[in-house]
Amino acid sequence: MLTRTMNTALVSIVMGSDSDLAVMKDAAVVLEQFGITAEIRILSAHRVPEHLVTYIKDAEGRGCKAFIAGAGVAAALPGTIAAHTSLPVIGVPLTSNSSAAGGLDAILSIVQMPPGVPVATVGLNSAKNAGILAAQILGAGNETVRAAIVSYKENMTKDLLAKDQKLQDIGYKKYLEGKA
Ligand code: RP5
Repeated sequence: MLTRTMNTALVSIVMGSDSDLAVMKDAAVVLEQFGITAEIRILSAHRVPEHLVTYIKDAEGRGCKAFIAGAGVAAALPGTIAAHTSLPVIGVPLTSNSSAAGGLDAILSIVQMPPGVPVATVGLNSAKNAGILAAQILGAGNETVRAAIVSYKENMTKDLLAKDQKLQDIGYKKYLEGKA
C-alpha cells in the first residue's frame, strides 16, 4: 500500500457526466486491487470549465500523481486536463447515448492531441486498462505497487493457461456449453 495523508488521492478519476460512471468505476476497482488510493469526480470540461481547472490545481496540491479522464461525444475533458497539468493524463473514450458515431467521436477527440500536450489514450470504454496503466506509471517509482502489478499479470497468465487446458480437455462444444 502506498503511503497517504488525509485527502490525498494518488490518482484522480474524472468524468464528464454521471452517465459515464458505470464504465469509469472499473478504473477505481482495479486501482483498489493494487492498493492505490483514488478519488472520483464528475467535472465536465464543457459544462463546468472553471470548476474543472480549480479542481486540477487542488488535486495536484494534495499529491495526486496521475489523472484518468473519461468522456463521450466531443470529449474535451482529457485534453483540457492535460492542458492544465504536468502530470500524466490517461484518456478513456466512452460510448454515449448522445453519440451519433458509436464512440468514434470520443476516440478522435481524445487521441489526436497537439504535439507537446499528450494524452495516453486507451480503448473505447477501457477504464480498467486506464486504471492498470495509472498503476504502472506509479509502479515505476514504487516497488510495492510494481510487485502488485507483476502478481496481477502472473494471475492473468495462469487464468488464460487454465482456460486453454480446459479447452484441450473437454473440446470447444462442452467449453461453450459451460459458458452459456
Ligand atoms: C460528455 O457527454 C460526457 O462525458 C458523456 O459521455 C456525454 C453525455 O453526457 P450526458 O448527456 O449523459 O450527461 O460530456
